[in-house]
Amino acid sequence: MPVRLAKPLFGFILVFLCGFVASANDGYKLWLQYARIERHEDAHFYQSLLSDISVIGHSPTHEAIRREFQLAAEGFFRGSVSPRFHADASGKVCIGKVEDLPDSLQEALAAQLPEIGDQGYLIFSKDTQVIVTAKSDIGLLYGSFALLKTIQVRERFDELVIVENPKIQTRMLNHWDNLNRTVERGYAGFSIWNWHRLPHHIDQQYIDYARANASIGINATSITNVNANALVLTPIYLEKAAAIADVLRPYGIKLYLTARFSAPMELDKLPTADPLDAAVRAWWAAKAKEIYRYIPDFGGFVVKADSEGQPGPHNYGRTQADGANLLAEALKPYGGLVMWRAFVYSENTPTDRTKQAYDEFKPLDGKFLDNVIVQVKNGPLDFQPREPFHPLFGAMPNTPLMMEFQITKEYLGQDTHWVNLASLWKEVLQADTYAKGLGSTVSKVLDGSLHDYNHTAITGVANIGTDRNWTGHPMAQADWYSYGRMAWDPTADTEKIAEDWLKMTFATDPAFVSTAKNIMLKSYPIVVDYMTPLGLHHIMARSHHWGPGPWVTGGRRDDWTATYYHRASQEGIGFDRTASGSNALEQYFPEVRRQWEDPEKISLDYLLWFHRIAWDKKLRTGNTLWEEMALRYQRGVEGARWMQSEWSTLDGKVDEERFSQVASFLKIQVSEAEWWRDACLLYFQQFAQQPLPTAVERPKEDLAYYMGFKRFFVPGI
Ligand code: GCW
Repeated sequence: MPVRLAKPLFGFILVFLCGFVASANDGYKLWLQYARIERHEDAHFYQSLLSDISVIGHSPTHEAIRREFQLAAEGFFRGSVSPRFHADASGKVCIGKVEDLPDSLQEALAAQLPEIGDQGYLIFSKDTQVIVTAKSDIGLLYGSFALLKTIQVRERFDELVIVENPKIQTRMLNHWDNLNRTVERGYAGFSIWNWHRLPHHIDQQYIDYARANASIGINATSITNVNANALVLTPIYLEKAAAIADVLRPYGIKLYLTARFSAPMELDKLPTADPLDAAVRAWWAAKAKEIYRYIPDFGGFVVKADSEGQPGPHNYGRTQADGANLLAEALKPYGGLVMWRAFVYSENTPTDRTKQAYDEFKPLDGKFLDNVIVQVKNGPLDFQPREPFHPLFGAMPNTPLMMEFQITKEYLGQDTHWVNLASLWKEVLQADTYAKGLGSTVSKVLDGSLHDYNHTAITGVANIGTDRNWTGHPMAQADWYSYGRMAWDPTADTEKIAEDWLKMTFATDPAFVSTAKNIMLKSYPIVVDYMTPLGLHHIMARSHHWGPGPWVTGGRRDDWTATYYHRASQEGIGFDRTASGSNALEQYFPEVRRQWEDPEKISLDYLLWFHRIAWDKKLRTGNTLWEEMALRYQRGVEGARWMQSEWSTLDGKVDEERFSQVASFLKIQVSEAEWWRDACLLYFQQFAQQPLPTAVERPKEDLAYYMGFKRFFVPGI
């Protein structure tokens, strides 16, 4: 019999449930939460500021700015304040391009104005007014987001003078999204691009995507997989892509597509795709013209060629420059760019895979047309948990190079491990190539200052999908956010980025921020310890890459196996990349070489990347190699447990929904850390033939169990 509730009790339950639901947070709003400003937090000051706003001008970007302030005010004050917008400069917040500001303001800002670049902005507080100005519409939008961020993180307003300019011109996302909406190496659901409903239905998520990206300065996106489908270049899909471009345009984001090298053959039955063939060149020229009819500000092509089965100029005995220039020539009349990936390697080339891109591209330096940028992954292999920087950085003074980072965590725990990628990127960006002596950092290659590049760009492989919170793991939103901030300024302070993100996304409570930030900043070395300590690499499971697989061997391609890379035997372990081995080290400048060629001196983080070491070799830590490896795996597991226990202290300090999702993912992380440790140590122990140090826990299962462990339907492939 159904139970009848007495009215007051029913009411109480309803109120309780509503309260509960209201405090839940599914994370959809990312770092643009605009969380309520509590009374004690200078609410009055913020209220008066945001109730009175001048936005001078009427472009779609100006409209976007108005909408953003409206949204922000709704969030901050829960409807109690609704901004009044003025068209003149009288508002307490005054947003207008330099040329639109009254003369008196232009004079007052005269000292700062020359510092503002094309995409930059100035925020200036004068008397009781806050002025946001820029030379371009997009600069105004960036400045507006910066002002809103200042409020979100509750920074002080007095004497505000902020001049910001991006250090890299093109700050991009690469989606590895297929037209059927699966996402290669995507762990957060399906592709957000709903091709089937486009162009007629514009999902709100596209607009929120544009807002989120603009808020961190991302100004370019390539929406299709580099393992490309030529169909996207046909009218049916171009019309759909154009609809996306229309949404992104007011937010200053240019759309790019991936070009399949064999498209002329696949789409129009040309007998060849040879880059030097006149008919092929004419085909691409006509295709470019057609694309620009749909998307007048089309950004250009991202291309994966001659790699992992993708067609390319090699098929015709041509060089990578011939291939890139073919497309560059077609895009040139419209100002389009070609991002040509250097991730080129072949199982038929006997050389160490990590050397192949350099061998192929270095001799082509200066042979690319001036609208080509060569896109280089951060390391010479493939987004491993830790790699030395790619030797091409610093080695191509006459060809603009751009960075490709992977924001999605193909090799770093996929959707359930919490690891702050900003720490990894910082290591790479700050690495010194010594191309022009001390201080020739990778970030100076990217910002163009080292070689005076005519184009500068950076990209990150997106980690988002249809999951309600965009990224699967709530903490993986931080990677998207940090990527944007570091693309804007590769020297940005990662601690400050983490702090801003936590405050904007979760809570400004200092106790919460300091504990959560500490977890974030320590997470990266922890994950490296339990996956690939001491420079180990490519020891994950085959194909889907989830979990350990140091035993992976044989099959179609040696360079896709673990044994090719770790080379473990009873004598030792590691890939000799010194002069006595593959000599990959010769691709680096002498100062770098010197740091790494001596096994006694090299950072232990890179030891087995460059050296083959005997198991009982004593390292400078006092441990043998075997002991050190085992202890690092153990340290990683303990680190993951520490993350879990630190997070548990934050119960009640953030909304329950995200708190418990992170807590449950940390459970997975701890158990997978143990899995990595046990599987790898049992496997390597066969060669080391020594017992585990006493500080290392005994494995839960035997090696056969781990090697036979069945995994089904791992996402992302
Ligand atoms: O990391 C590897 C991935 C492939 C990917 C390739 C690439 C898009 O395993 O899934 O393909 O790199 O970067 O081209």
